[in-house]
Amino acid sequence: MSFMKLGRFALATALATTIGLAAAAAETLRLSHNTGDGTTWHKGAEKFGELLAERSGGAMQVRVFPNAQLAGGDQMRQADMVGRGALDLVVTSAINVTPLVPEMAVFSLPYLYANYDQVDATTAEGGPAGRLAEILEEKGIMVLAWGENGFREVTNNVRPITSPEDMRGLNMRVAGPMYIDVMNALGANPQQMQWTETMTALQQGVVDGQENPIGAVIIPQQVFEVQKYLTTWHYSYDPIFLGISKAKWDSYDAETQQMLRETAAEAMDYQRQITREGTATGIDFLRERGMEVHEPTEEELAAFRAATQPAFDQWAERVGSDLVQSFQDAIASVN
Ligand code: X2X
Repeated sequence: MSFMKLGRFALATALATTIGLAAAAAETLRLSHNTGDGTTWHKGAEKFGELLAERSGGAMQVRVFPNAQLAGGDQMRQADMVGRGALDLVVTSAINVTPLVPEMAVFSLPYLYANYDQVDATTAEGGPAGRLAEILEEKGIMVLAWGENGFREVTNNVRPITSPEDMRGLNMRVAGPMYIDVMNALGANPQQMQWTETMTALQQGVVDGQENPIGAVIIPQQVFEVQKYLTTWHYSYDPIFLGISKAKWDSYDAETQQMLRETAAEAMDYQRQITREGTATGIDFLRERGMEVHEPTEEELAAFRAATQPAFDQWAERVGSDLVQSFQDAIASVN
């Protein structure tokens, strides 16, 4: 073997070793979420992946799978899968976790919150949402950070909604169990359906309406293309969270865990910010796109609140009165 050949051989061997080591050290985590790839959920998830890759020097990569693909399209199954370690990471919202952890419904009790300051008081470090993180940990899910789906607003194709009476008889798609009870309290006909099937159902008239947040879902998923009327009734707040399976979490050293937490907090701060911006500019945008938007008065909101009270009471009991009280106390502290 000539010297040149030997040199090349040595170089090739050295390269292969380096690449081999890098490949062995690099880890790709799979992240599942249940909305489309244009939503703020997806953007928050992608941001987490970018920041994590950067901070880990490329050792940790995140691959984001939208539309609950990894759970066979079943948005409620994701939390269960993360809990069992069948998924590494999840971005999902509170209502989707209620079949596994009914206490998660506390966030979305009708008219619990009136504004973002109240929301932030409950999800801030040391706030009562920490209790939900503890309960989720018992189910194998570590909450890394809270983000935002938002205040859920109602849309439909039949008539403008200005009072509870207007909800009577409407066929409404809902995401989860608590919203079935809320819709029943309003005299509507609720039907639980996967989000991924909802646009088609609205288009074909299988259901008359649905409810979702403006910035996170209604705009990026183009619900305005298939719905005429929107009422900003703010009836229920839905947080999202970025969670990791406890099995995965436990496999990391303290330094990596710290990096994951900080990175998740930053990604969800970004996600919350773009969601609120999209919501603030969203009403004008929706009007431009032909939706008829009704912004209820305080009196009208009071009527919706009164009509949904039975569902609040029913779910407050299921969630537990101490937990509900801890949220109400945090909310009262910013009033
Ligand atoms: O299914 C919905 O309505 C959505 C996307 O908001 C949730 O995941 C709860």
